[in-house]
Amino acid sequence: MSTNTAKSATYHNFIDGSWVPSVSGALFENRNPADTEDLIGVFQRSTAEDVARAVGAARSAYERWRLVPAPKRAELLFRAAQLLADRKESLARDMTREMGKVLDETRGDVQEAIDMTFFMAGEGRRQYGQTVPSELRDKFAMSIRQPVGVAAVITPWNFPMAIPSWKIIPALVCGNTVVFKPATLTPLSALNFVRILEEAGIPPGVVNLVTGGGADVVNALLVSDAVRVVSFTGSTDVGRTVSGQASPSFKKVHLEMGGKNVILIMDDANLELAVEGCLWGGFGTSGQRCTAASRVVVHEKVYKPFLEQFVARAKALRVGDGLDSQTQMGPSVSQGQLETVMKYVEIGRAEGARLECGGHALTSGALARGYFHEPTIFGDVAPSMRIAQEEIFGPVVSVIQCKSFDEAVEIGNGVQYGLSASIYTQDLNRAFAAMRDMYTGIFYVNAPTIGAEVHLPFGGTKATGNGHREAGTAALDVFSEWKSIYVDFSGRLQRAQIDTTDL
Ligand code: UN1
Repeated sequence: MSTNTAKSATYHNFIDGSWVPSVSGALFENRNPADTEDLIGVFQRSTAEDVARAVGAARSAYERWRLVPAPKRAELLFRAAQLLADRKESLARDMTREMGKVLDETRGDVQEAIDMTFFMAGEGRRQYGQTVPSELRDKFAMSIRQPVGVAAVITPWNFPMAIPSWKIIPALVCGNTVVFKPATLTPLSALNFVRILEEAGIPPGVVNLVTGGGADVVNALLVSDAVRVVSFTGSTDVGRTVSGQASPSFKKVHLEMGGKNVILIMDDANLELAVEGCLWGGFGTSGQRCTAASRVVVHEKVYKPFLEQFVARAKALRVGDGLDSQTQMGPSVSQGQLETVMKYVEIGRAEGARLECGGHALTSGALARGYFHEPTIFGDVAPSMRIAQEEIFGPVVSVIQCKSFDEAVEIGNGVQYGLSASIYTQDLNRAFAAMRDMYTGIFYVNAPTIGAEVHLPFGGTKATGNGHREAGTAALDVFSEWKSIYVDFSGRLQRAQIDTTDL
């Protein structure tokens, strides 16, 4: 694909209901990772000054938005969900063009945003609290959810619309206002999402978008006293910084970080199904999912036939431009990401793992204009190797042999992360034991580690998260705070915590 009409399009930040250039006037380019000659557009490179304006707008809009009844806020969100559904195809195409994953997957990404928006809009009528008996006579006791204030939403490039929707929509339904800082690699999908919210009638200042600027913009959001809650998805290293920078002002912080997810394949597994699962889990989104199955632990009795089939299928995957309907795996998102993949292939070789297939960047013909890499499988991987421990975020899968179910679970848990895990077995007892013993936030039986649904909690343990979950009604806990309320209608002073009997 060559350059096209969108070439010269310049896109703006969205602050206080207006599309505006950054204060500094600095810009950055957004290019197609499948064809770097394809310039998608030019976006604002924001600075701390733009953040200050966006936070100011969000802070003053908050005083109005928090008082809009939640079912009314939800009406606007239902409208946004319908607009997303109406434009699904063009949103997916824009997303494939700027991020690289194949069209079926970007359609799935937009669908997740649609599902999340409908689901969360429903929560506008269901923000339940508790009503409980008081200890005292003629007194009611209850708890209600209240919004937190200005929410900073910091999102990654691998799910350019789904993940922003997981954060922004619950933030809004709870009555918060938002400053949205999307990944610099996927500003168009972020902008498309915000445009739809604008069109749905979200009032000025309630959602603000600042693109580009990386660490400076993130830092400005985190040090601002006016920002009261931060929701971040990205790497564990950046998450650690986010957590540190947010703590002096005691913000509520939700972190969703790395993964080194595992599929356990037992000797009684349906191998054909397991191979399918490993292909989709390992190479879907070119391995660039925090839920990607980058480790496969296989019982020694089925190790050989599994590996043979897995390698044959991986070799046959068609790699190319995600806009081509024949393509099964797109490029890495950037030069930097491709280099990381290549670096880990070298590390794997040097550690003595067996390269079963792949291992090279793809540079022939049109592929030379993008960041393509072969689907890569290492066999005979030892659990302690770096390729079996560190998040690669690329099409590289480590296959590890084990002797028993117990050993499989031990290897599975033997990483710093705890997002997702799965087991392939026909044995109900083993499935339940693994379900209990794998220390992860998500677990699958006879399915790969990916494919979480929007109405269940999403997140992980250990270095993957900080104890919160997004999606499902769990997201309401990130974006609201409890207030306990006591109403005394006795007309006299009643003293709690005084030792009297009142029978
Ligand atoms: C991510 O991997 O970054 O579970 C999010 C899934 C998706 C979301 C993944 N629904 O695969």
